[in-house]
Amino acid sequence: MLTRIDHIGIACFDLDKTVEFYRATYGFEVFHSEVNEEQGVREAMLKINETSDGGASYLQLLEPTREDSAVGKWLAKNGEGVHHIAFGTADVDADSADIRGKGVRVLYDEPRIGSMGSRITFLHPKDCHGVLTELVTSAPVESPEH
Ligand code: CMX
Ligand code: CO
Repeated sequence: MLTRIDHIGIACFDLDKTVEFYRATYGFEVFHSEVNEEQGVREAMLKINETSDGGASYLQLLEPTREDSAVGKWLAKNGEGVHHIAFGTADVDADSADIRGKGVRVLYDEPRIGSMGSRITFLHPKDCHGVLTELVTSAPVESPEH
């Protein structure tokens, strides 16, 4: 079951400048940043709020690491802007299978690794009324070692 907006993905040409815009304009700070070579992005997660399911909602600012990546190609065609939305779920495997059964193309056979060790997959935008849609299961919170 999809229980929250996990994040909105925003494509930008210059991650540092875009992070500074969100800090200076809204006061949002970087919660986490990383490079995901498989996805071809350098990214910053800005936490907006905690949610009642124990998760959170973020803005995900994305700068491509290579021109032939999904975000690189999209930026070249469209310029900066909203690239995708992501729904949070406790079980990305079950929700992917359910949605695939409804005839929507799920892009990966198995979820891949996303921000902060999450497991992610994508639905094809052409099957979602023009919106690239991501499904995310957050990494479990690590319990302290005894
Ligand atoms: N939103 C809406 N439509 C999009 C889109 C997007 N983000 N990206 C592509 N499209 C549309 C294009 O406009 C194009 O439409 P037309 O045929 O009408 O022109 C069509 O989809 C095909 O686009 P394309 O430029 O030829 O791109 P590809 O088919 O090579 O790739 C997609 C499209 C969705 C398969 C690819 O972007 C993908 O695999 N995305 C998932 C991975 C990803 O986006 N990773 C980066 C984010 C990582 C993260 O969130 O952690
Ligand atoms: Co995303």
